[in-house]
Amino acid sequence: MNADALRRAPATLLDDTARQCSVTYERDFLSATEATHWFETLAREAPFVAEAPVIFGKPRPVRRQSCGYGEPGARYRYTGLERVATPWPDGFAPLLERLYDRTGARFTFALCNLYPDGDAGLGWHADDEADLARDAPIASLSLGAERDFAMRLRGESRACLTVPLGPGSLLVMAGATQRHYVHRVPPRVRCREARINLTFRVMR
Ligand SMILES: O=C(O)CCC(=O)C(=O)O
Repeated sequence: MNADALRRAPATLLDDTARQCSVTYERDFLSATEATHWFETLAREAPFVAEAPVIFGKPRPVRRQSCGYGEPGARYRYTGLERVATPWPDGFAPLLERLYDRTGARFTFALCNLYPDGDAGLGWHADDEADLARDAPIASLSLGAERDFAMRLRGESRACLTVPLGPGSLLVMAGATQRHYVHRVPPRVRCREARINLTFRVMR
């Protein structure tokens, strides 16, 4: 393998064979040019709406915004919200093929999150909703500002993994990861730039 291929090779961040969970990370899944292109395109065109997850029966507005992309008719329901897919952005087909080559999954939906700055985060949760195909991989593509991503085993209080997700990076959570682990994006008050993240999912 040459130096470039080595730099691009996915690194294993979590290999929990007993629970059939794994997490890999590829720093340069997109080139810098591609990452800038998709950040600017989505910042301009994505139909973001404010997030207000329903907690104990009440909508709790947060600073993050989100929208859904995907196949016609795809929709995703989570924490009392529903995101109906807008068609994939123009020019996305080659990216979906690359995700297929990398993960073996044909993704049908992507939840797109906008973190306007470091005051916006995402609390501990697992992507284990009924609308998702059980144990299908979830591929998380990051654009814009670098932010930390943390994981912990359900029932434990400390993170077992914290990784900075830079622009163009791809993190893949595979196997039974969503059943045994939770993840979050903690706020980072010193970060003043926006970040966009797409989590590609396979819907039932
Ligand atoms: O923004 C991220 O890196 C994670 C997003 C996420 O966990 C989600 O959309 O469920």
